[in-house]
This record gives sequence, C-alpha cells and structure tokens, in this order.
Amino acid sequence: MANIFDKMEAIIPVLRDQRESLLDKYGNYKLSDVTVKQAHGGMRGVKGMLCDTSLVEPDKGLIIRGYPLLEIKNLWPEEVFLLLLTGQIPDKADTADLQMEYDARADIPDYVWKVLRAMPKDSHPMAMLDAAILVLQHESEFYHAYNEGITKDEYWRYYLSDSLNLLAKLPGIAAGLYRIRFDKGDPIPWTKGLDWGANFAKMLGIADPDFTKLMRLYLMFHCDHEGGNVSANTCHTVGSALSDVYYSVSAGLNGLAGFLHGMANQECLRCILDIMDTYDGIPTKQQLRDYAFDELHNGRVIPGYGHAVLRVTDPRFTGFLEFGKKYLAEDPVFNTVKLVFETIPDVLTEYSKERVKEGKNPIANVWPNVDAGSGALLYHYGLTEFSYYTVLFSISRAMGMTSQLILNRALGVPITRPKSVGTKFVEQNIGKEKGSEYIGA
Ligand code: NMX
Ligand code: MLT
Repeated sequence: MANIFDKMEAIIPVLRDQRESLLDKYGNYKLSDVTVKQAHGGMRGVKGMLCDTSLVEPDKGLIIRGYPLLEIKNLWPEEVFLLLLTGQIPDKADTADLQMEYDARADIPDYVWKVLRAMPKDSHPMAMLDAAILVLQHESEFYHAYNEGITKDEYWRYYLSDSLNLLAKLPGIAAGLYRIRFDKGDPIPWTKGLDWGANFAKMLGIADPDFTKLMRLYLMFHCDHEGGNVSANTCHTVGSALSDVYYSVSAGLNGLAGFLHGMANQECLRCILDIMDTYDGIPTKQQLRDYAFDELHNGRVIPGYGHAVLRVTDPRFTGFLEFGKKYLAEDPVFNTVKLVFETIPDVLTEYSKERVKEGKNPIANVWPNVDAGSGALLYHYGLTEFSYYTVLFSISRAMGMTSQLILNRALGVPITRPKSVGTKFVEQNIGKEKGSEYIGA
C-alpha cells in the first residue's frame, strides 16, 4: 500500500520530465489564436492553459483522466480524487489509506463554528462556507513552511497536506453550517471508518440509505470540469501567486457562487417550484412553453440550460436522470424536471432563431447542464433549502481544484499574467499588423 505522499513522490519526477520534454518539443508552437471578440467574450474557445485532471469534450462531456464520466460513475468521491490527482484508478488499499488520512485530519477547530455562529442569521450558505475556509487559512502548512524557506521542489508536499486537511474537514463544515443556518441542531461530528460521502450524509442528519447513495454520486459528479471553468480558473490564478490552498479554493468557490456558474442549481429548483406553483402541480407542455417564453422575453435565462463548452446533454444530467428514474420515479418535482427536459431544448432553439433575427447571438447550446436536475433529487430526500445546493457542488469541486493546485505546484507552473490591451490598441493595430488579419464572420 502506498501512502499518497509516497505515491506522488514517485509520480512527480515522471510528470516533471514529461512537462520538460513537452516544452522542449512544442514550447514554441501555437496552441490557439485569439480574436478581438474572444478577448471581449470570456476567452471562449481559446486554448490558453494546460490541465490534465480532466477534459470537457463539446460532444461528449466530462472525461476524467481518459474515462468518460458515466463509465466510472460508481467510483466513490475519495476514489475519484485519487484518480484526478494520480491519473490512476486506486485500488482498495489506496482508497482505505486516503480514508485514514481523512479520519486523522477531520477535526474542525472550534473557532470555525464561532465564526459561523457570529454571521448574520440569514447569511447565504456559500458566504458561510467561504468564510469557514478563509478562517481555516490559519492552519496552512504551506504558508508557514514558505516563511521558513522551503525550496520550490517541495511546495507540492505542503499543498497536498493542506489539501488533505481541507478535504477532510469540508464535509463536516458544510454539514455543520447547514445545521446551524437552518436550525437543525448542533453539528454532528465525523465518524471514523465511514467514507466521505456517507459521512457527509450522516453529518447533515439525513439517515435514508438512498440519500447516502445520492451523496456519493453527487460528490463524485461535480468533482472537476477541466481547467477553464470560472472556479477552477480562478483557483488556478490565485494559486499561481503562491496563495495557499485555503486562499485559492475559497477564491474559486466565490466564483462558483455566481448565478451563471454553480449557483444555477439553486435557481433551477426555484424555477421548477415556481412552475409547479403557477400551474398547481406538473404543468402541461404548452403551459411550460408559455412560462419559458415569458421568462426569456423578460430577459431572464433558463437556469440549467446552455453551456460554454458542451454542445450535447451534459452526461452529469443524464446520470442524475438515471438515478431519479430508479429511486424516485413517481416524485412530482422530478417529473417536472423530466418534462422541462422534454420541452426546453425546443423552446430555446425557437428563441435562439428569434434572437438571430433581431441581430443577437444565437444560443450555442440548448441542452441541460449539470444543474438542471440535481436539485429535484436533493429536494426529494428532504434537503429542501435550495440556497444550500451550491455548497454541495463546492465540496465536490474542491477535489478538482486542489488536485489541479497540487499538480501545478509540482510542475512549477508560473504566476498567471495574460497581457491585456485597450480599445486604442485594437483600433490602431488590429488588421494592420502581420498576424492580426480578419478571419471572417
Ligand atoms: N437561457 C437564456 N439565454 C441563454 C441561455 C439560457 N439558458 N444560455 C445562453 N443564453 C444566451 C446568453 O445569455 C447569451 O446572450 P447575450 O449574447 O445576449 O449575452 C447568448 O445566449 C449566447 O450565449 P452562449 O454562447 O450560448 O453561452 P455562453 O457560453 O455565453 O454562456 C452559460 C454559458 C452557461 C453561462 C449560459 O448558457 C447560461 O447563462 N445558462 C443558464 C445558467 C446556467 O445554467 N449556468 C450553469 C452552467 C453550469 N455550471 O454549473 O456552471
Ligand atoms: C462546471 O462544472 O464547472 C460547469 O459545467 C461550467 C464549466 O465547465 O464552464
């Protein structure tokens, strides 16, 4: 059995050699061109960073270390963390070893609860989660080791240790803040010997064994989505300045709290419940179309639909739909989600044509993303406080963010600093200099 530190000790020299020869061989080749529209438009489609933990293919969705998500959907969260980090599906001993690391690191300092209890009673759960992670920065081993003068080669060890500490504590913090924020009683402590997902379910105080299965699936599905999404990209940038794991992950999660990113999951359920409220239960397809067009014509987005990279139904949505069909087929909220899935892509296609006629951008992807269905499953098991849903997304995504951070420190990835240009630069230079030609509409 290899301890994760020993395992990384063996892997990292190989990764360093690979990166060195990659840069030797391809370092001066072009990866991407950037148009002025892309520079304005969130760098969409610009290949501008290296990330090996996972890949998002527009026509396939999430691929983790070469495995399409739905082929490895039965992996538990701790297994997927090891896969993200090492590139290998762990064996039982490796997984048990990580679980023991978590058992040893899961205690949450009392000052975290004091801070959470001192926050305004109606604080958003994401603000509470981020506050808890930021105060935990007090524990950062990297921060102290850096001040003592460690070498660059050793950074990854401290990032790994900080990551393990954070990942071990996150389920307890997230579950505890749920109980404090929604008056469910005192936080429930971590149970040694129980896996990450089951521990989280238990600490929330929801005892149904099917909910435990859902938590393992949920925490696995949200783990990573390559390097360019808002949270991972933010975490990458902040970490590149050698901000420790706590600062970096907290920054990334502040991005996840955006309505167009992870906060879309709370908005989805809000929207589904509003539809059911408006039509007194599951609507007809026509009522759903009317509701959706009304929202769109009033300038609102349909949460849970569309994606910056994907051009097909998100396999994470498909996986949740399969879970729902198996465990809660009769649930009215879940059935409304299914009806929305059967109706909204056509509505968005028609609306997109309307937009184009008005000279606006088309909607690039009319299919559901990860957030379209997950809330209905949580709601079914009694997790009805939907402002909490992005917290669940967060504890899972922390695995992707931390594995990217550890690998970046191991590979000595430099500080992020793209060049910006101003309006005058574009007006005076673009189209006139070689390499800045018009490429067509
Ligand atoms: N409903 C209404 N309009 C939409 C939608 C939607 N679901 N998706 C895209 N559009 C609009 C978009 O607002 C943009 O309008 P404008 O040019 O007037 O600003 C236009 O269509 C073109 O956008 P796209 O190129 O299709 O999408 P983009 O890559 O810019 O944005 C999202 C991707 C995910 C931000 C966008 O599809 C969206 O806002 N979806 C709803 C929110 C959501 O579900 N977010 C969760 C994403 C997954 N996650 O967990 O992070
Ligand atoms: C994610 O999981 O991060 C979202 O699908 C957004 C993205 O990939 O841009």
